[in-house]
Amino acid sequence: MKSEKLKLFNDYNLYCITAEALSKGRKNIEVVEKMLKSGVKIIQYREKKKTLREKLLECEKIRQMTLDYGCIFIINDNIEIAKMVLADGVHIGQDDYPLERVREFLGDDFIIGISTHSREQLHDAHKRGADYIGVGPIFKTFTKEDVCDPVGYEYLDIAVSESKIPFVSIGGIKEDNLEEVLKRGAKCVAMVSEIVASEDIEGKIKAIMDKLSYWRDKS
Ligand code: 3NM
Repeated sequence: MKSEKLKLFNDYNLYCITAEALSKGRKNIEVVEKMLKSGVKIIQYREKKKTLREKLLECEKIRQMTLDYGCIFIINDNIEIAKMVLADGVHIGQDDYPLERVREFLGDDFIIGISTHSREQLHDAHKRGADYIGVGPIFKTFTKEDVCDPVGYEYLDIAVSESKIPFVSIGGIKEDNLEEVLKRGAKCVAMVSEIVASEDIEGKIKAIMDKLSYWRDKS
């Protein structure tokens, strides 16, 4: 059920995102396997460089792997592939298809998340029926091309007080600054480079999850 899945977005979870170009020679599948073995509960497939065919084949494999581990599988941008592999959801940007059309295409059972960078976009996402929003970039990031300047804590604080749907903080979040973000009220954090570029992905995820568990217990 979608509502059960969405609870994970409000429960001190790590949202891991793939990026093969940053993965130090490791393939997406290998990285995803490490994420799953480490207990990650939300994974997004984000891949800008491959052909549609390559992406579809990879997503088919990851769909099966995530089902085996009971992990939510979100696909970035590619709503057609999300439908073809029966992912749990999609994540779209402000310049992708309008959210209403994505909803029509995928149906109510799909999770739809959208990146937001301002209060206006947050309220717009609510109105359009998003299930969750991305809030960022909190800090400077080199992972996403054409990303706006960091929104910092100013927009994070707005999301904490005004978002009626779960939100995922993203952009430049690392093991070292994670607690700053949690202290301000974030409950789900997305990381790309901190995880995929780590020499020891399992160890990195464990250290991050330990911090998240501490905050979950404290809340
Ligand atoms: N979306 P890293 S920032 C994919 O602000 C993405 O919407 C962002 O990568 C947004 O954890 C970002 O390596 C990149 O900084 C995050």
